[in-house]
Amino acid sequence: MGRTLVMGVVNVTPDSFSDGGAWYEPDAAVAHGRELLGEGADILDVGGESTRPGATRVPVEAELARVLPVVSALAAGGAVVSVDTTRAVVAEQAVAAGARIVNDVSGGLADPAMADVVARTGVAYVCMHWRGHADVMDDLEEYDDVVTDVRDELAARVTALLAAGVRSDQLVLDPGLGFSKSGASNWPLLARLGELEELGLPVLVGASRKRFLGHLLARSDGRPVPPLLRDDATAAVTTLAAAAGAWCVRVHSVRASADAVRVVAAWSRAGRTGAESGTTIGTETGTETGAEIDTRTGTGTAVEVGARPGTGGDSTARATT
Ligand code: PMM
Repeated sequence: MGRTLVMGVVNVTPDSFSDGGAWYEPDAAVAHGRELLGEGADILDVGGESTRPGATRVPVEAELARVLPVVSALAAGGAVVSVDTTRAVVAEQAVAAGARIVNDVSGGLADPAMADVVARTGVAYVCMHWRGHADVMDDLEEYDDVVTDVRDELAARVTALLAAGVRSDQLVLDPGLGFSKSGASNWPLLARLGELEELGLPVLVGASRKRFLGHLLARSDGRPVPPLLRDDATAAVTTLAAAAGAWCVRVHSVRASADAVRVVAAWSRAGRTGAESGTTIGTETGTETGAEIDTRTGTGTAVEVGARPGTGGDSTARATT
């Protein structure tokens, strides 16, 4: 019996919109990653380039210097690590350093060499909907119907990735909330998540602390609430996304979302079987780090990117949609 996985964000950047560079130093980033594991994260997503709206690109050497030590330290400690990058060279070196997932917010569009790296390494690949880098993305927001357009553009990326030799069981899709989407257009993407799931691949949702939540919660003066006050709303999105069948949620503050996905799993299990709630599933202790990440959708074959020897069957978090 599966549940939605929780990916904790480890931004090794001085300028992230959501946490403002609090874990920019490698040691602090590693310590933060370990803290998120303790709160119940199944995956740690390490990124060295801010995708904050308007952000300019960091040189590739700087991105490598930021992410590699953090990826190696966390992976060596047994964590399932994903690298948040749009660059093939960063993806390849991060995988060599122990990353088991490449999380590419450009879905392979930013770097034509990315598909080949993913095909050769065989790692899981999060293919996010994207129309342009952070400095231009807010100008690329025209949609006829945002859900249909995002789904069709993702389907085109899947076709291109498969043609480049990537296996379908490596793929996870992501609607790219906040990327070339202003406030209102994010809600249909969440409310109609099932239309993305119809593509037959697992879906990851990254709503955490995003602008559309800040605007939703705006106080009487109309100003959006700041990112650090958006965690309760993020947990509410986690609950609904998990109930809608999301494979994974990507969040900055892990504990509430880790609790929420377990509530949803118990709720839906009880609805299906009549079993009592409280049955142990998955990574219930919140302290182990040996999650087995399975991108199987029920129709495809499983890709296992996270199994670690010696963690034992009881500590397996296997999420299928
Ligand atoms: N959002 C951000 C960064 N990486 N990756 C995926 N797959 N999905 C997202 O929605 C996503 C992402 C931006 O948020 P951050 O700068 O706070 O990490």
